[in-house]
Amino acid sequence: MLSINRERFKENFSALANIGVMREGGINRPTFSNGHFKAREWFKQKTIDAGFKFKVDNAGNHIARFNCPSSTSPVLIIGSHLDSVPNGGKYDGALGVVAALEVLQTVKDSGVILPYHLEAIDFTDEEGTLVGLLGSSAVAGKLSEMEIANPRGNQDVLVDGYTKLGLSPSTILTSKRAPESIAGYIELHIEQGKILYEENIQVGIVTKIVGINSCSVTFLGRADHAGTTKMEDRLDASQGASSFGLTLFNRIKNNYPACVVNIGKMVFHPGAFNIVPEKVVVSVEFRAPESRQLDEIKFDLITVAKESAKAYNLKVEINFLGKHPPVIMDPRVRSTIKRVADSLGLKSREMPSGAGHDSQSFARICPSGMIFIPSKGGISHSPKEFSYWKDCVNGANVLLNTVLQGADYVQLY
Ligand code: HGY
Ligand code: MN
Ligand code: MN
Repeated sequence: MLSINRERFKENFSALANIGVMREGGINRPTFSNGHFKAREWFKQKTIDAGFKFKVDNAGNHIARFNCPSSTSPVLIIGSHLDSVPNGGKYDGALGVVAALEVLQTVKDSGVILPYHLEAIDFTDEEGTLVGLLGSSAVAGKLSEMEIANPRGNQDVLVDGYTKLGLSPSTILTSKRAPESIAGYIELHIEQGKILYEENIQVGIVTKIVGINSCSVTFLGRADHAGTTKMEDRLDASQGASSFGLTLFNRIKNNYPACVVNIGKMVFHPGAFNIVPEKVVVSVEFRAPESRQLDEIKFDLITVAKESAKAYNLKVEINFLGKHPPVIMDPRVRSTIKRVADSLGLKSREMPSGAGHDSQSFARICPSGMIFIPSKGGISHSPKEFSYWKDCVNGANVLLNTVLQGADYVQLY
């Protein structure tokens, strides 16, 4: 068993945690924001300083590569994402990227020869400010033209961001790799839930990741004067949107206890105190452990949207914006992570992930696994996100030794 260089790991993590910081301490690095571009530059410089080959692929993924002796070998990929949700936490994604770089450096320093190349990758737009799992699903060949042309985020930000990188949305799909060139994928990530923290367990071994579907639901009414228009005469889009939200929440809570739905944004047009809203655009995301449930919820969502529109004499348009199916993590990778955790004297347990991750893209094409560490109070996507540093070091050492024992699970052709 090898151990990471704790000082270097801590120094790198702390340096990155100072990029894109908000006044109240949150991390603000939505895809292609200034903070995100700075974090990407930091990773690039670190990679070059460490003597690794640096590459940007056509999806904008930043790649540090450490070759093994045989040029025809496949590559074992480790990594995560440096983009964040608006005003998020400093561990989500960043921990996995810094740990991946640390693993490459420790393996290089150790002189250990592996039968596969290693890459540490910062994947573009994991969080879905624009598309979601953009960089990893492009490499895995699971991204569609439709998702790029019809992103859940701002299309202009997507185009401008790629232009700034000297790339174009039209070539993102060319970053697809042949599955046989990839030996496997391992990701270290915070749990973002409270199971490990409450059960006082140091390592989570992810068994499966939920499926995620997004859509925007637009209610269309008529702009009117807010003071002179009788309530019964209004075609008020806000009433349709509000009724839709509450009805959908209750439907999911009552009929799909293992699933979740979230309305993260409602945009009112024209959006003034004294105008009855003529249009409300509702951003909806729903998640389920089984594909069948995603399909059933989609059907229910359409039904509830139409009923809510009808109740207030409104029109409604529904635009589905990309879907990531639920995946199972490779049992051989899971047993290797378990064996490594045991050898390091760390308590571990198997568990599902309610959060989406880049490993969701790779699990569809190669042996993939995820290592979780505890999130204090289960808080994430918030400036209050926190993990104890000893847990971060444990996670990086489990990642390192799972990579070294890749012979147990990688696909070598
Ligand atoms: O939203 C998620 O589940 C993840 O944090 N991207
Ligand atoms: Mn994440
Ligand atoms: Mn996240």
